[in-house]
Amino acid sequence: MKTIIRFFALILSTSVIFTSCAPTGNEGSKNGALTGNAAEKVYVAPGEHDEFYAFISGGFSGQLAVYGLPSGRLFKVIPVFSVDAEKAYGFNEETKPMLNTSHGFIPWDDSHHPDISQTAGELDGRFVFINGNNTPRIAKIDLTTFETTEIIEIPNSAGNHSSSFVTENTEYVVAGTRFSVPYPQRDMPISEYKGNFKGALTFISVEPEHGHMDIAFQIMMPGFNYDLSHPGRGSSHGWFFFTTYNTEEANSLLEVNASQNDKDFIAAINWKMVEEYVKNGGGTKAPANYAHNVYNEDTHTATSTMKKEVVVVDPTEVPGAVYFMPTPKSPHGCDVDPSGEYIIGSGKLAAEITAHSFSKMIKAIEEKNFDGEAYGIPILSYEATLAGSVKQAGLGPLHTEFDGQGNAYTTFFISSEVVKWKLGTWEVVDRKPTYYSVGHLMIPGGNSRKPFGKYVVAMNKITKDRYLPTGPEVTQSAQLYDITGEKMELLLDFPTVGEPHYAAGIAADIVAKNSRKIFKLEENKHEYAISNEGEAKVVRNGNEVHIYMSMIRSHFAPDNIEGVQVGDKVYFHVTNLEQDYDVPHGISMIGANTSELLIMPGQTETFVWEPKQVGVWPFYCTDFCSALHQEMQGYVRVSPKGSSVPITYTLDGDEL
Ligand code: RUQ
Ligand code: CUA
Repeated sequence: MKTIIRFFALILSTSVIFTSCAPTGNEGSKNGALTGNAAEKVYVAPGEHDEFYAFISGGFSGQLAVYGLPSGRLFKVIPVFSVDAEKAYGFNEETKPMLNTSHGFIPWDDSHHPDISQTAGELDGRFVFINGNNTPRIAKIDLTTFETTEIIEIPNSAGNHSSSFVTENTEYVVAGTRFSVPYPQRDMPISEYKGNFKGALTFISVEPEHGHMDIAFQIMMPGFNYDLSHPGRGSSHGWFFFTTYNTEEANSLLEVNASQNDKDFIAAINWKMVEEYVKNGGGTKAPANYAHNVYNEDTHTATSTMKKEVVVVDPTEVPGAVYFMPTPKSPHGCDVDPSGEYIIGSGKLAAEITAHSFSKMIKAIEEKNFDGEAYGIPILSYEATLAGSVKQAGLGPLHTEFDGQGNAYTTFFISSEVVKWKLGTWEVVDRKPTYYSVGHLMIPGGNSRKPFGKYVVAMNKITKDRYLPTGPEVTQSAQLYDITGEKMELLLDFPTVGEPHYAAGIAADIVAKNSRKIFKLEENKHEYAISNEGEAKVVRNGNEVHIYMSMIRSHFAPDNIEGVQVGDKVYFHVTNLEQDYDVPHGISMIGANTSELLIMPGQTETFVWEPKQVGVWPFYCTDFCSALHQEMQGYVRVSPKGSSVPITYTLDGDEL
């Protein structure tokens, strides 16, 4: 048995080489993928706009990138879990609290699965949520500003991977733990994993008006690995589904030891029932320690609050709320079709795709058609919930999306292809190679009741020869296919930022009309904001120096500052007085061990400079803002510690 699995693992790790060196099919030749009018289909003429936004995760970059479809053009990288020197995220004083956690300031994470907020099962374009895997967190990005405005840490979790997917009215954004851990965390032998570790599935409520997040409850599941999840919708609204692997509960050499069971599970959670249970006082208020970080758009400042309690639910105490559906071979993707009837599990080591039926699941529950239990949770009979399976579709199925016309599209990592098949008849209709080793795929609106079934984007793990070489690391990449016809058509390759895992796409007109142009100066409630140059000043407070500075084309006020000393902590609080769309200014200071600031019209940001050397040191605007951008500069005079040079500064050329 072991040797077979080892052999399979070898295929898993080496097949990439076969497929990448010898692409299958006649579309494999370098430029031969395109039929006649592919170029026309992706061409967005200069000055024209794309039809869709695509939010593609950065994986190990920790960020979320915004592209246009069909052009594949990159518009913005939104900093989320990682510091970003371009936008000062995590470097300026205002956003540092966003990266606070129970482990302190964590400037990096691994972001995988963005999901757009929904109303009545359709994308509403208000927010994008995305998970941080490594130090478990869920972030919310506001789609009026395209900025991260909230991050909540997930306690009792590790490798926050089956996240962050929303229910159909964004009642909850859901996070599930990939690694089970001791609960509560404690010093214990790893070998005692089995039966002692727990897997937390966390339901974070999203307040309807402002989207404020709060952990509503955590369901403490057996110590499996909870890999991916998707919400029920339509008929199955009120349920949530999670794939599991390592139901063996192995703690070492998982590639062998977690591949023993012929079937793992999809966990079906009736969250409405658990919600009711908690509302009626069920669950335990358990001590916890996790950060809740909120960016306030009026003060342009984030605050971090440590929360000390979380409601924990033991699933065996809510009978009828949690079931296991056996699913072959360490399933990865867990996808629900637009009607909510089919729950698709993709066994990474299986040759087929398994579809469960929601209505059959309900029937099996009613008839108590069980096949034993695991830790007190009923296991439904495999045959009873099985709707069908797609046979011999490819090797290594991972993820499935839907076009809303009865078709599903599944990625196959090992055989490097996207396979189109029919819901209900389970027949394969078409297959197209990907270049190479595709992971996730995305159809705009694919995780909703109403997909925009026009394109599918395949996100690939390996690129090899598809682009100009750039040393040992070549760009990660996505590919765009037209899916309006019976057969898919490859239209475009485009490079991506970081490693794209999942993505979320939406019709541009839903989002674009709400996009913010400026921040109104009169609404700026930042503690150190000024509303005109006359209010600019420099204030010493012990060894702290606070500079209330403004910027407008093409000067700073003040622009000459004297009286600063070595050993001071100099705070530059800088307000951009512009009230015009698309006129940010930047500021940087020689020797400051932080990033530049890039400040939007009407916004205030702060950086700290601790001068180490006596002298006269310049600062300047970093964003080419006008014909006189190069003139946008100033000086700070730094005197020795204890010097008698008083604080003075120039405004409008006059010394104050
Ligand atoms: S997971 S393929 Cu987070 Cu499939 Cu990336
Ligand atoms: Cu302001 Cu350049």
